[in-house]
Amino acid sequence: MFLLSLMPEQASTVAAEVDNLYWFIHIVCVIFFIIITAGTMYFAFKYQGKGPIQRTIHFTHNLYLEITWTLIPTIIIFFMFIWGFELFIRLYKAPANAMEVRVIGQRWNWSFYYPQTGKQSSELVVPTGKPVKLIITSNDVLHSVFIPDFRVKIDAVPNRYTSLWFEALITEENKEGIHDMYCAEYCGKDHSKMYSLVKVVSPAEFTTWVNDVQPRMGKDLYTALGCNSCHTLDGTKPPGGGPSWKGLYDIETRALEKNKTRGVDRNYLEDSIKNPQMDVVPGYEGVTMPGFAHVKEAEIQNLITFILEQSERGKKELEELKKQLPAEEKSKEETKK
Ligand code: HEC
Ligand SMILES: [Cu+2]
Repeated sequence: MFLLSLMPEQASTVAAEVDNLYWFIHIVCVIFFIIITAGTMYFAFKYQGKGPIQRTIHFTHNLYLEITWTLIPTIIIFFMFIWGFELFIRLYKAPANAMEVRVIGQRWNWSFYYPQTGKQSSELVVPTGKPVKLIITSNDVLHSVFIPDFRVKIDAVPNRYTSLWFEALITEENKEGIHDMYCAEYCGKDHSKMYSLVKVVSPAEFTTWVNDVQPRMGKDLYTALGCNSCHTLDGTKPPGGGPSWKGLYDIETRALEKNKTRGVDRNYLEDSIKNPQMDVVPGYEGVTMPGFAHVKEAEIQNLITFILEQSERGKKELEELKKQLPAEEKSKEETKK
């Protein structure tokens, strides 16, 4: 118990095992250190020269003694090796049901990305009762992921992926489940500030958290969803593409195929994105725009806002929309003076 208190908390399933091996090696070393130094000193005093002429008896070797001091350490070291190797393999081979989290190190912070929902975070949030596999890389120089309470550590290397895994525990001493993660590889000026929080939460809390994803903005979606390969922002029309978004919203009424017309408003744009074949702009019969109905509602709305920003009428309409918000408190500006 006293020895345990010298180590950080044990907040992962392997932590106790790592500690046991660590203490075993440590204690064996201490015992042998004591035996060897005490023996050396004892014999040094016992056989120190007491007069000018003193000769030891002629002595070459002692077979039994030599076998003993070769065999015992060999057995102990093999024991350490097998124990350590077995644990090492388990530490680095993630279980098949592990949940992946992407970790990116950069001078001087960590970012975490959950590909399951697209959640991005500056803190590592993990559920209990589930193995978590970190897939780690770096955007610039060498860094190193180190979570002492979990007893895991591995380098973050640019242009390469490294990984480690753990299963976090909520412990009696730390019910909040808050732990530190450091960068353990000197990486420049603010290396000492390169740390993040690790939060261990219940599976239910985790599910709520990971699904609460901020929608991407229209400008990012424009390239992320590939709209830019067919729609330009400068009025030009790429071959095999669609109408430019520049000034699109300045058109108030769209003449469509089958002699239809539609007023250009947010609803028209929404239909055009989710279900492009519903209303086709004449002259584009040869090109089929893929439908984007699977895109999150909030992101469709952000795309529409981005299309509006490409035209004068759209910009005005967005200004008007902003006026619907309750008036901002003036106090902040005024109290400054
Ligand atoms: C493969 C090329 C292609 C891609 C990719 C594409 N579109 Fe289109 N888009 C078209 C074509 C062609 C039209 C015109 C024919 C039509 O109305 O379906 C069009 C029409 C539109 C219109 C109606 C334009 C108007 O002038 O009335 C909107 C809005 C639109 N696209 C939005 C998007 C968004 C948002 C994305 C990305 C999420 C996207 N498009 C991706 C080809 C594409
Ligand atoms: Cu670093």
